[in-house]
Amino acid sequence: MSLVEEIEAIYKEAVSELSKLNSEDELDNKKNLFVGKKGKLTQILKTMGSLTVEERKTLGKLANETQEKIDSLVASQRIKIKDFFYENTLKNEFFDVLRPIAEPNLNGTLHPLTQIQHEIEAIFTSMGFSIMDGPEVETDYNNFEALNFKADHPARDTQDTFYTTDGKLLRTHTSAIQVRALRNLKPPFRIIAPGRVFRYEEVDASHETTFYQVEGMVVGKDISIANLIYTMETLLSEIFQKKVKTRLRPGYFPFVEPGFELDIQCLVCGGKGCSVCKHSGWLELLPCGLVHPNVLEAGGLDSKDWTGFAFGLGLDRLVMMRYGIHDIRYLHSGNLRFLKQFQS
Ligand code: FA5
Repeated sequence: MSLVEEIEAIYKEAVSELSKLNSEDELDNKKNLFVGKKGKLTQILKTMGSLTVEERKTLGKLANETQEKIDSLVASQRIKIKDFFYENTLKNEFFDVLRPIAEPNLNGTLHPLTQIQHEIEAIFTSMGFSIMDGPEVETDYNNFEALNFKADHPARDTQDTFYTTDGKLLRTHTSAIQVRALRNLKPPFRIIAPGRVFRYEEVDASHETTFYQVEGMVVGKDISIANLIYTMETLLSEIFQKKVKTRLRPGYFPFVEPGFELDIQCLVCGGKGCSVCKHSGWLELLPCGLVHPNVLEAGGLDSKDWTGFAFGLGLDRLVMMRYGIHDIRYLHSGNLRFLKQFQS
């Protein structure tokens, strides 16, 4: 048989073999028998060395054309296989949209942040606090100025701010509620104000750009640090249902004097150090302090007559500690597998 006849025979065989296949895997394997590296057509081309230049030209052309014909045969067979698969699926599969679900589990669930927020609200209302709400879009005055952050105060840089085009801002902390409370409520009063806050921050395992805080404020006569510490300890032991290790260190916030940072020993790693506590074993959870006289005055009260304490609890970090969540980003991920763990 001449080489030309052999090539024609290979093509005939390819047509008969490939056109009866009905799976893409088989098609790919069989195709390689003809045009792959070790395929029959390639083997023939390897024997062309002994031919004259003229013969090689003719044969090379024929081999190329045959290769193209086999490639297009493979492509059209692939379409046929796919069409067959879809037709078959349509014929044999039936989806009954009205069929009742075997085990209905259509209950939604409250987000862990909301669950803990509700618990905190219950703890504080049982201690005589009322719950206050404030806007997320705030004035510079309520968020900074009235809280003793004067313009150009360096502490403004600790809370990188998103500004709106009409000169307002997204509140960077729930402390923005403090002056609203002082103005609108008649002292003495005790309030908490849970809410969402925003900061232009780099996101990592313990920092989000959007997170939740619970502000607390107590205003009355002769309020002391002892009142503040007692309230904080009651809150934490109620939330964790066990004694947790805390430490109080001086903290600077322009709107409290003195100011403190109440840290909690990291419950994710037990104080050994992990990415959540930045390997320190402690997590900043509850900054607090006695209300600065300038804030009382900005709220229209005489600071000689009135005193108070305030705190700002980071709700996301509290949820993380309570459930041992190692990355804050899970909380806002909308990941159903994560959220289902908190189904009550
Ligand atoms: C404040 O926001 C003050 N307003 C708190 C305060 C209130 C102090 C009343 C004194 C009196 P700070 O920036 O540290 O402080 O944030 C408070 C808490 O919010 C932190 O302890 C932390 O738990 C949480 N927090 C802060 N930044 C982030 C962030 N980027 N992502 C998640 N949680 C955060």
